Amino acid sequence: MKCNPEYSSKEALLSLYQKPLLELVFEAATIHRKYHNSREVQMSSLLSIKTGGCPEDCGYCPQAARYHTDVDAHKLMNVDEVLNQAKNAKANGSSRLCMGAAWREIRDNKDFDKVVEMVQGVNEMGMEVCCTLGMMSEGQAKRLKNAGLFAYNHNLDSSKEFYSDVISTREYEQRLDTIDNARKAGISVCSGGIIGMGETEEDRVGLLMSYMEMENPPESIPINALVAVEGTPLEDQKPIEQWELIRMVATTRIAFPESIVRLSAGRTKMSMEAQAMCFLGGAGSIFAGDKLLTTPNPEFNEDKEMFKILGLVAKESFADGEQPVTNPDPILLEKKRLAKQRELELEAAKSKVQDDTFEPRKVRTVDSL
Ligand code: SAM
Ligand code: DTB
Ligand code: SF4
Repeated sequence: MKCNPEYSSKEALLSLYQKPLLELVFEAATIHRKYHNSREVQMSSLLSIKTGGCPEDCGYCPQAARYHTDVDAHKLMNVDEVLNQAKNAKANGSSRLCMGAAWREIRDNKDFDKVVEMVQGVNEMGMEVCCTLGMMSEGQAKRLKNAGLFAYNHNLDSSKEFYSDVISTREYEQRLDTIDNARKAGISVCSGGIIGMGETEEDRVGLLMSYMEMENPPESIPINALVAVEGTPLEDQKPIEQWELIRMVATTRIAFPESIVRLSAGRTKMSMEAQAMCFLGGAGSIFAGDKLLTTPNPEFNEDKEMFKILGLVAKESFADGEQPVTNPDPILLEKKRLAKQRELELEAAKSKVQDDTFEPRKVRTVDSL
């Protein structure tokens, strides 16, 4: 049961969201136990492979170039650096790596070639690889899939109605198109939203309705609480109450019984008790490591302690889907072939010049004088 038919209308979903909290969590916990191993929580790591300087105007985002935040822009990381970070994350118990780039969209250039190599390398380490790189065409999705990409994260962020209050440089429909392109390439979809941006409860439910309307709802639904960053238009947003996040997690759990509900940004402001309610109410994953993309997150050790106290175990990679195969990338292969060919031609040209240069000089003999 991908979508719960009992809650397929906006009215039914809103009344679910507004249920007495403990009733809601109990219902969510019951569904969670039916479809998932409730002791398992996946630890995923986030890595900002390209930071800041983004041309978009997402009102919540510290990486938008137009806002004056403390984020230092950084060009795309090297493949080796990324593989090292992935190794550390794996050693700390993460079974999934989500690589994020502050791009409006993927461009077919050298940077994308590097991302393809990163995906190949991390998949070959046995971790689930997720990317969030902005808008993506079907061809780009296929290339990433061929490299071994497991999931693509692209959030709708809020309801269709509230979306335009927060973002103007990209349409809701364009986000739906990217999600569709990931689907067409056979990539697992990770898409969710943020609460605490000034939206109403109807907007929160509206976000979930957008997923209800899909033929195939996302396999993963991340629920973020806004991290209000100084310098962004949403810097003064009042922090949400912890129970609001619990409500959103539980409602999402019930509405999409098979999906993984990912408790994402905002945990530094949550008590362990509130996080425990989220796990009870169906959260199946957290981001681990002291940094999200640019903002703080609880330390690995703090989360390990929490897992111990709550009796949770870190979920292994590929428990929810087979590991994709990493195939050679035809574009990289062709580029390498051309580079090799150029190198050989250059060498041949050089030795020809040398041959000409070192042709024995005609020595004037006594006879020729
Ligand atoms: N640039 C790409 C894009 O927007 O698709 C990928 C990176 S973007 C930072 C990924 C997601 O992070 C956003 O869609 C948003 O849901 C979330 N996010 C960004 N800033 C946030 C904040 N301050 N608080 C909570 N979530 C945030
Ligand atoms: C998602 O839904 N949340 C993550 C991940 N997908 C890419 C990102 C949260 C970012 C929080 C703000 C920051 O650290 O820059
Ligand atoms: Fe750019 Fe993504 Fe941030 Fe929007 S959320 S400003 S697209 S990095």
